[in-house]
Amino acid sequence: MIKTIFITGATAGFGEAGARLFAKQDARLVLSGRRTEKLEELQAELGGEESIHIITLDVRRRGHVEAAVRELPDRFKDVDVLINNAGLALGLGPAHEADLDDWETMIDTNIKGMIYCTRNLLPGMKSRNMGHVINLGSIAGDWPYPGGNVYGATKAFVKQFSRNLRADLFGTGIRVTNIEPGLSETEFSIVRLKGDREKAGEIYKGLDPLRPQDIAEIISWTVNLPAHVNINRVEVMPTCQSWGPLAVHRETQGS
Ligand code: NDP
Ligand code: 8X3
Repeated sequence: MIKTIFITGATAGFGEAGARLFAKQDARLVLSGRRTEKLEELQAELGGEESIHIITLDVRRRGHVEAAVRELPDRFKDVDVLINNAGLALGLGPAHEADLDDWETMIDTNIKGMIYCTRNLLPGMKSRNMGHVINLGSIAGDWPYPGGNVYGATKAFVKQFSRNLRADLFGTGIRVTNIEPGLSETEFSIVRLKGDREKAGEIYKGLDPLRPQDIAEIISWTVNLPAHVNINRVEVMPTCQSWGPLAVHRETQGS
């Protein structure tokens, strides 16, 4: 069966890799993101208007998300898989120095954008009694680290929202999966470090991070399993990444 797959944040990283992989599987794709030119390039490269519908969409704009879903052409209306991938981290500073605008942008994108897309596409899935919502969480939603503050908290929201969705959708054929990658080389660090490519490059220097294709393969695996199999959550790190010990400060005041 040809699947219709709606990907948010398809212009880079995991979303773009997913678009490329699903195009090879002859899926019908709805690709969205803010960069129209990149979407047009992908549409031309991956199959043209027949199989790829593109939407310039900022997921933070609730009305635009509603309209984008409402105005899907008939051929692309019955969305089988929603990949809530659009997201970002901004900044790595401690909470007492962080920029509140950055915090709001992360909340608006990673949380609100995800719920707008989900809420608008779920009724169609429910009426067909089939579908799959895949959310891009992160290991940052499980494991705290200095500077993770609001970014990690948005991904903890993704985790619990994914679980609660499963509870609400109990008894339907709709699957929900939360994919939680660790260190992955995409545009993620360039965005987090506000365009400082050199500093971003240093994060991955001398190590072997996850690649966008790795995550695309995992998403594809969860989608292509038989309909009675629901992968709830996948936590994945590159082999070079692991946990550190809990921090103990020996000169903490009051101790
Ligand atoms: P990239 O920066 O490479 O890609 C992010 C994508 O999100 C881009 O296509 C961007 O498109 C889109 N995007 C950002 N803001 C918006 C917005 N307001 N509206 C619509 N689209 C938006 O990052 P990744 O591929 O690495 O990240 C994808 C997801 O995976 C994110 O949710 C991220 O938090 C998560 N993640 C990333 C990890 C990593 O280490 N890379 C690890 C764990 C999770 P455009 O700019 O065109 O709008
Ligand atoms: C991205 C993974 O650990 O850089 O979600 O925050 S991390």
